[in-house]
Amino acid sequence: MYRTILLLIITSLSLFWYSSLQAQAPEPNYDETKVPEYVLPDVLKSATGKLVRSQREWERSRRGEILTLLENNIYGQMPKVYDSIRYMIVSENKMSMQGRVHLKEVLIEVFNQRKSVKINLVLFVPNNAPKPVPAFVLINHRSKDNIDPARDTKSNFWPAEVVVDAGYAIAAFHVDDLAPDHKDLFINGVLELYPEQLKADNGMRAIGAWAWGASRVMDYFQKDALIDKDKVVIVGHSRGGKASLWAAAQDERFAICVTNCSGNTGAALSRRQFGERIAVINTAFPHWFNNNYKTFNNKEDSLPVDQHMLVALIAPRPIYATSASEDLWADPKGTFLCLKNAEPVFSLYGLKSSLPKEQPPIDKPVIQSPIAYHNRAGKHDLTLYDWKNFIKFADYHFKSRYK
Ligand code: GTR
Repeated sequence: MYRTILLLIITSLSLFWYSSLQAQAPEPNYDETKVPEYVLPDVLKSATGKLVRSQREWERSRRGEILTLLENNIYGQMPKVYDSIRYMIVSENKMSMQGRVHLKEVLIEVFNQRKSVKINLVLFVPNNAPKPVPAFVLINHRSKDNIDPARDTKSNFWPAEVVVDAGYAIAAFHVDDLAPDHKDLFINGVLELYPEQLKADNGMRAIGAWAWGASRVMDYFQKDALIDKDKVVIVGHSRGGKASLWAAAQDERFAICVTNCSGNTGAALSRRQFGERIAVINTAFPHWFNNNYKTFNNKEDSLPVDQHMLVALIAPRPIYATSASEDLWADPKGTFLCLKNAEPVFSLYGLKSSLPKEQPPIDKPVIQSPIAYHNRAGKHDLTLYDWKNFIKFADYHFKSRYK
């Protein structure tokens, strides 16, 4: 009897909780005419109202100010200090992929406060490319099969063969090593090394932990003589693309940032309120961003930042953002506009973006630019088409522009 009553109470409470969440989460808008009027925070205007006019002023004051705003209001703090780190080659095959490639499986173990996290890095280095070789690193949030070191499974999500044949090393790690992508389990990883973060409203959460992991991979690349540490491209798709942006913004050792279909709280403007919204993402994925971000549910206009400011932090390093034409949830137009609104910061460095005024047509990539963009025909995904364009982009910046 008691159990039945208890069960009834629990069921109605959870129904109530669920419906209040639903009420919080607005219906997505896919109608361009219903995009509200909005004013973006000026990326060049500091908190004191002063307009930044030079690279120096940007680097000395405004850049740090924006980084702090993003930390405090969205992504959380990024702890940079740890007690120690060690790298172990757990498996190696110098003649992988029919002799073309040197495979290394590296265990990166990071220690802090008597705890450790273990990051499993898969790395393929082309044998015939001049050393050190530039590299792509994927933040993988999908199945581990996508980054199979044995190559029994091959996937266009991480087309290792294509990338190494283009003369690049390719690496990947899985987000679960840093913070499992689950609202209760995400604390099992990096956050055990920094327990104080969990208590802070502006503390690190899952996306921050994944970005932190990308930086530890970068720490490893400083020590691997095969890798050109000055030419590392960080890549992420969707939630991984939110993390690749945050990693590149935080860690200036990443030479290029690729953010594929990253959408809301990635490379799409929040104020457009098109497709996924802050209230929706915070409800579905409460573990991705910090507590303070929840106060902006349905209040996009009161955020002191918008996503163009995150993109601007990558400058002067090249950035490539993509959309997919059927992926309205991630707001293709809002992604393009986000890049456009980051242009003034690239201009401070004398870098001229080749992006047109209006969003380019489907399948017409703009690559020869410090800020690149394409809107691929099709669905939300990371495909061979996307990778082939990322390779062209890296070729353009690493080979033609710098050499
Ligand atoms: C969706 C989420 C998006 C995006 C996507 C993904 O459910 O709403 O923001 O991150 O997942 O990662 O594929």
